[in-house]
Amino acid sequence: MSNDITFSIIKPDALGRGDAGRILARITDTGFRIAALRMLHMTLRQAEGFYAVHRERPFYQGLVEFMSSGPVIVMVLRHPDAVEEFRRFIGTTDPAKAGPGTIRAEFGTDVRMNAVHGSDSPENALLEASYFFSAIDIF
Ligand code: IDP
Ligand code: MG
Repeated sequence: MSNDITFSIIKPDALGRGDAGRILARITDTGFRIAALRMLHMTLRQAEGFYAVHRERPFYQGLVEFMSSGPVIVMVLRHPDAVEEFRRFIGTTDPAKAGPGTIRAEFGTDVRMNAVHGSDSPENALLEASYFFSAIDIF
């Protein structure tokens, strides 16, 4: 499967603090091209659907409540090896453990409110992108 797209979300914590513009600038300055972008406020049901793979995890309820607590920016990004490169760029799940200079180290506050989402495989990137975008809207 081609690996030139990934799917990302700027989460409610980052948007609420007014950091979306700075994060978007870092994304594009790093060489990711925006292929699709939209702002929306997910319902609890929509967040549950997006994170259905995590429904057995202890953090699931807190996660879906957080992700539906305010607006987010969802986007599809293009880059060679997009999935791996984007995850390296954002850092590990827990901002306290994320490498210096990563988005989560800089903009995240805790393991739940970690500012951004990035897909974990090319298959999931396509699935996640199709949760929010039609093929015709991905440039
Ligand atoms: P990832 O976003 O780095 O891929 P996942 O394990 O897929 O991490 O978890 C999805 C999201 O769930 C995380 O980005 C974070 O917002 C939240 N999360 C993960 N682990 C925990 C936890 O231990 N406590 C609270 N929230 C968590
Ligand atoms: Mg994940």
